[in-house]
Amino acid sequence: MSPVLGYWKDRCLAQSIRLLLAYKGVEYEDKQYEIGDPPDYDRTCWLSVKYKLELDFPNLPYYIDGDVKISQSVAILRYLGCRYGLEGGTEVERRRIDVLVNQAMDMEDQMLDVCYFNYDRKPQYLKELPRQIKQYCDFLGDRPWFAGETLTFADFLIYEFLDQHRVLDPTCLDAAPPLQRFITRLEALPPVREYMASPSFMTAPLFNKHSAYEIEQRAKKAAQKKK
Ligand SMILES: N[C@@H](CCC(=O)N[C@@H](CS)C(=O)NCC(=O)O)C(=O)O
Repeated sequence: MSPVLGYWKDRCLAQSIRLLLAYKGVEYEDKQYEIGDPPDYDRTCWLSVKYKLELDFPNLPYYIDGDVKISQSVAILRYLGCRYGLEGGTEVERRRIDVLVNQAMDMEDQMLDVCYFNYDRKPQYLKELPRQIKQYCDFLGDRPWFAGETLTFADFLIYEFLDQHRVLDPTCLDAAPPLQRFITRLEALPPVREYMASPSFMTAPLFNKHSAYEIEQRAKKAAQKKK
């Protein structure tokens, strides 16, 4: 049976996993749970199966590959990295991956908090973004990939992380040519390029329907329609 990746019908924490799986040409089921419409945002489609999947810590995303049943997005990426030779070739590379992934997930948590629950803090978050982006830029330096010479699972995580920030603020990488080159390099990998051109590639929504960000997006679309 093909592995199953379960997540909401949006990008958020699953898109980097989808990208890695596409890069490796893994056949899998991209199981997307769709939250109900406002005002209820019914989550029954997920909650009705949440505790039946034999996950130690039931959550989304999850990945089921035979006897392997895991949640936690980074654990899934790391599992896939080890399974498909994208875990870093040296001690130094693996150390860089650890630091980077933990750092990026801290920031992702902040970004999600803003985009879901504290949207009034978005201007402040974006104001502080250049300082944060510079740190990723300096960390990459002139290496081709974030760990060093080898492409690793961390690159898929950081690619998606940067791209989500680009959606929030299209100018945020303007002062970071190394990060722009990294993005171009990853997008040019043939399986990634093919995946991005395919109908199964999701560009939106970034987040779930009940997030403040997506509520704003829908309001903007509705206002444009009225014009
Ligand atoms: N640290 C977890 C966070 C998982 C999480 O918060 N998942 C959210 C979507 S972003 C969810 O709706 N989970 C389903 C649930 O809580 O039942 C990870 O990285 O996977």
